[in-house]
This record gives sequence, C-alpha cells and structure tokens, in this order.
Amino acid sequence: MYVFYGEKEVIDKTKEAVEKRAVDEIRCFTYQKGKEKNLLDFVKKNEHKIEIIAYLTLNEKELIYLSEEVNNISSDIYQIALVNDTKDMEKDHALKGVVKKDQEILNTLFKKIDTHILKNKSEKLKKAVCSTQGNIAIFIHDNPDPDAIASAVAFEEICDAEKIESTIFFGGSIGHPANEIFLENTGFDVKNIDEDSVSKIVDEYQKIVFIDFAQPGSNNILPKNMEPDIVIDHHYTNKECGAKEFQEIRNDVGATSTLMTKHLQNLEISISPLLASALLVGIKTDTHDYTKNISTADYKAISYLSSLADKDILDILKEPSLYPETMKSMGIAINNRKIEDTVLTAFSGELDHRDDLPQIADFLLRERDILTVLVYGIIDDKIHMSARSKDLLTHVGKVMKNAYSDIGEGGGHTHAAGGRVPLDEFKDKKDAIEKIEKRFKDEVFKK
Ligand SMILES: [Mn+2]
Repeated sequence: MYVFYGEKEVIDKTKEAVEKRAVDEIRCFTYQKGKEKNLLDFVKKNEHKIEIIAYLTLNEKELIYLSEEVNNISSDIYQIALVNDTKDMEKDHALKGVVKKDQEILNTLFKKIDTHILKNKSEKLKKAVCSTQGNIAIFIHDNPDPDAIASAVAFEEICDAEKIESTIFFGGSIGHPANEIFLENTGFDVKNIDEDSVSKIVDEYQKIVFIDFAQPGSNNILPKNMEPDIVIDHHYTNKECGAKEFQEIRNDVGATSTLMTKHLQNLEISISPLLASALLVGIKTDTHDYTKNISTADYKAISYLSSLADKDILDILKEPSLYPETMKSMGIAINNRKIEDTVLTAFSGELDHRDDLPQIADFLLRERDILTVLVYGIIDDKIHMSARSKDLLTHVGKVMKNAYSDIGEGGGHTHAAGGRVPLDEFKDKKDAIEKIEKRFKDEVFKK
C-alpha cells in the first residue's frame, strides 16, 4: 500500500497519477494542522501493509516529527518527502528519500518509488525463496506460452543461485504448435502432469509458486483452494490470490518475463543467451509483437535482454516453423475465403490442430482492406472458430458471443476471439458453412 500525505492540491494531482499506474492500493491523507494523529493511527493499524509513505508537504518540522514517529512504528516503511532543500535532509532523519520542491515533483517521486519498490521486491522474493527447507514446485498455466515458460525458467535461476531445488510443472498440453516448437528449440525442462499427480507434488514440495497466473483452478491444473506461497503474474484480477509469502501482480506491464528480467537484474543473477532470447520472445508474444499492453518497463527489459540474447537463437525462436498440417489448412482457408465489404470469412476444412485457427486468422487479417476475419474448421463433431478484428468499431469478442452463444460457445477480447458449435446443430456441412458465416456477418454489420 502507498500512503500519501500532504496539501490537498498536490494530493489530488498525485492520486490521479498513481491511479493511472494501477499499482498497489493507495491511501491519501490531507494535511491538517493538529491532525497528525490520524496518520499515525492508520500506520499503527496497517504497518505490515504499508510499503511507502510519501510526504507532500513543505512543513519541515512536521515532516521530521512524523517520519520519526513512523520510523518508531516500523522501520520497514520507505519514507520519502518533498522538501525545500535536499542538503541536510537525507542523513539526519528517518526519511530515506527526498525530492526537492522545484524538481518535476511527481516524476522524480515515482522514479524513486519505483527504484525502491523494485529493489525491495527482488530482495523480498529472494527471502521467500531462501526460506525453503526443501524444494520448490513452480507451476505455470495449462498450454503454457513462451512468456510462462521463460518466466518459470527465470524463477528457477533464482532458486539455482540459492542452491534450492526446483521443478517446473504444467497441466493440459502444450497446444499451440508455436509453443511446442519454442519448447523444442530451447530445450527447457518443464514437466507435463495430470490431475492425479498434483496432490502428490503439493505434498512433496515445500513451496508452491504460480508463474504467469494467479487464480488456482482456472486454466491450470491446481485445485481451486490451493494456497500458493509465491505468485508472480501480469494479468488483471479483482480477486485476492492469497499468496502466503510473496505476491507481485502487475497489470501495468505486458509480460511476466519483464518482471522476471527485473528480478534477475536486481539480484545480479546472470542471464544466459538462451534465457535472454526466450524472455525476449515471451515479451514479444504477450504484447502481440510489441503492439498491445506494452509499457516502459517492457521496453527497458527488452533493451537489457537484447544485449544478452543470441541472435541466431532469437531468429529461430521468433519465427518458429509451421507444421505441414497448418500449411495445408491455411491453403484451404485461403482458397475458400469469401469477402464482403471489409469482412473475410473462410472455412479451413478438417483440422488437425485447434491452434491452427488463430494463426490462419492472423495471417488472413493481413489481406489489404480486410478489417475483420472469421476462420473455422471441423475437429471431431464440432466446428471450431477463431475471429480477429482491427476495426475500431467492432468488438469481436461480443460479436462471437452474440452470434453463437445460443447454439454453442463464443467470446473473447476486442481484437481476438473464438468459439465452437456442435455439428449436429446443422443439417449438413453445407448448411453449417452457410449459417456460421451468416450469423457472424449479421452481427458484424449490425453495429
Ligand atoms: Mn504472460
């Protein structure tokens, strides 16, 4: 939790800036003469939750008094203040950071806070790892992607540095051919397990770590009531994941790889060319080629990793080769594609891999003047679909939901979505093709 204390005007500005960053919980206290006790009472009650107190007041006497009182309650709280002159403030008082009032206050303040938080976080993470008497089980989500795999391997590096044994586990299958190829080419050791072995692992291993996910039981092999010891993730969640020792959920960064890079950097653990390349691919895939959710922190990690990565490995990992079956399905889809206005629909025949569809959809979206794509194919007794859109007025997740929810499933994000419908909803294949396409276009053109 961040606590801000100061004049109303500065507090209002700060609050806005901090909220935009979507970091930890924020509490603001407006400075009022004689009401210092309110702040101190709050600190007493929440001393373990508070990470930082920033004083945005220029009343020096008050500042010194408060910072010392807070220091008496807990010396773990990082206290930073805005002052008239930085000269003699830093050494003599409980304040660990000061910002001169004529500096670009907020930026300087945040820079200091960031440096402190990150260093401190990495140290806390190391402590959580080191307190293990046995070994650590690192879990990643089902059908793991390069971000999850590379981040887990980075976590393993921290364990290795502390001579603590660790193993990476995941449920489901690798799924996406690109991910399978990533794993083959990196040679990283991750263990695919089934539900029966989960309880044994949980018993055997002393600490449980979640990497690139935070909610047990959703898209991972762990039971819903599992309490992790450590969680590091970058997906938005409104639920408490209840990590017992260390938790870092930052939805203001594009990839868990970015967070892990920073930890390795802060803990001065060297990153091999292979791992640096893998982490780079993790950031690349999770930010959709640096176009979505990318932040300054991601760019910083990219710049750091780039100097360590191996260009040849990177080339192989970045452009994974495609399966012959995927090429075949892509050919069928290209031949079958129908275009109406800016919307392209394509039937890709009988599919070998469900995950061919998003790759084909991404490819077809590159056709000139096309803004929205639906690709679908048959696997067993179902029609599987994948949709993409770069049309600002189309939310393709909603389109899929409205078009197919009554006969199957559909949903997803603004730009990418998917769905499936059982084949027996239709008379025959021809009827299925007609109806699937009509439902999609009706929804897209409705807007
Ligand atoms: Mn991720």
